[in-house]
Amino acid sequence: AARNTTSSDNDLEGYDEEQIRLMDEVCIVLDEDDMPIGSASKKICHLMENIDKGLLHRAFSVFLFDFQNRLLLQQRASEKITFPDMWTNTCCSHPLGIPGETGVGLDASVQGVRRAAQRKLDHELGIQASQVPLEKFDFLTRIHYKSASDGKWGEHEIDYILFIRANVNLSVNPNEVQDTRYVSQSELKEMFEDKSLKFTPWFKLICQGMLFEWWDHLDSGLEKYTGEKEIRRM
Ligand code: DMA
Ligand code: MN
Repeated sequence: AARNTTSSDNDLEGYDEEQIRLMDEVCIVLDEDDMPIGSASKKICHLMENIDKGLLHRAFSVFLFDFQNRLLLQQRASEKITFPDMWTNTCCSHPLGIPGETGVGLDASVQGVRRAAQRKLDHELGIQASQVPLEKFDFLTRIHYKSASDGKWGEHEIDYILFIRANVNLSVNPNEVQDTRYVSQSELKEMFEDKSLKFTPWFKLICQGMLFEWWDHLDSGLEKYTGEKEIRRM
């Protein structure tokens, strides 16, 4: 899949060393039906030049709620190469092209994404795996979207939406996250009115789409919304 892609040595000049290192992670390259067709570095996958040629990869977005039905938000660190300083859902990242996180077929890929979610909740927010057991993640649906960050970088993903309710202890990694906040639905809507705050494009899309309806069903049960087979194109 990397045959038709490009990158150059100076793409990452001037960025944070740790974030540069993470650009070597191996992402899962997909066709439009979410079938893995290869792998490519995180750097290759997030260059607009390659995205414009159709390069697509697998991702996940975790929405973590406490038992008062408040959603945990994070503000991305200034060190992030894509979408720095923006407020977003609890945790996002990519399942890697490693055994355990890659899957073919929906059940196996959901399980791979759950493992990746557990790994990144620890890495970004210091949440221990025991507080977010794999079986507690509810898979809702997949969203196919494309979004530019700046001229050079962007996203083009099939994004697995995961919900989890848990009481967690945070120990935030400042290289990833500069702030966190639990919000009710009305507090989140107030944040959207505050023009000094910036939000990631995928979080805005999910909020405009389905988030509040799903959120309304945390207590009554999400069964009707989980395990959707169709990929939503946004
Ligand atoms: C990528 O998130 C995933 C989505 C859904 C946008 P990210 O940029 O936070 O990934 P990472 O934490 O691995 O840099
Ligand atoms: Mn991505």
